[in-house]
Amino acid sequence: MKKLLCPSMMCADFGCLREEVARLEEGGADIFHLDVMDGCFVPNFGMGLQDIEWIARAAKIPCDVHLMIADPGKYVETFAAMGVKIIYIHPEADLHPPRTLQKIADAGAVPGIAINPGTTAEQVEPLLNLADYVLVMTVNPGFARQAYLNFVDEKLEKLSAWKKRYGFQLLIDGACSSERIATLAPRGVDGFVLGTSALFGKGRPYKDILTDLRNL
Ligand code: S6P
Ligand code: MG
Repeated sequence: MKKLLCPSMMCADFGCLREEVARLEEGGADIFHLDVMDGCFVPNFGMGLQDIEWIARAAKIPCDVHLMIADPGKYVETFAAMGVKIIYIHPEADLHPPRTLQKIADAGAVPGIAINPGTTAEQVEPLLNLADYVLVMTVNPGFARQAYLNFVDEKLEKLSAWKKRYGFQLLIDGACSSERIATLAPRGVDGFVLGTSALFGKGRPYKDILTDLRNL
């Protein structure tokens, strides 16, 4: 299956966002990954509603939002109305994740769960039937440029084995380098959030980088 290459737009150059969006699309990106942080669930802020709305409108490819916020259920309709395709919630931040996942589907978006390094596959197993995308954090959420947490590999292996049973696509987010993609794609990871490790700030055209990653 074609791997999903998902540029993390908080790592893009906001001084020329229109060009960034166009260059990434022309380069073959599959999904724009849009991080939302509230300074509460994670110790950082970004991206704002205006940023999400602008990118979702400008984009020709689908967008996801990765809600690293407390009580994400409150904001599902707001993001769905912006036209994003996938909404990821962290079950750790929600008292009633099944209800929120249903709310996402009811709002016309595709439900996803993002899980912290300290959350096990077993803890989220009851939710897997309700989510079409599972985003495994391979760093603690909140910041770019962190180191990959190797202990997460065991969970990836387990979730990869469960993909067929529960019907979801498996992605990783955090410190995702080309070497990591080469290792994990054959092990059943379907998609990769691309930040500073593989894509941004490399001094090479996005098209060349994305083509190389696609052909790994
Ligand atoms: C932050 C966020 C991520 C980052 C991405 C950065 O936790 O959820 O999406 O933007 O992981 O990638 P990198 O390669 O700089 O770690
Ligand atoms: Mg993210």
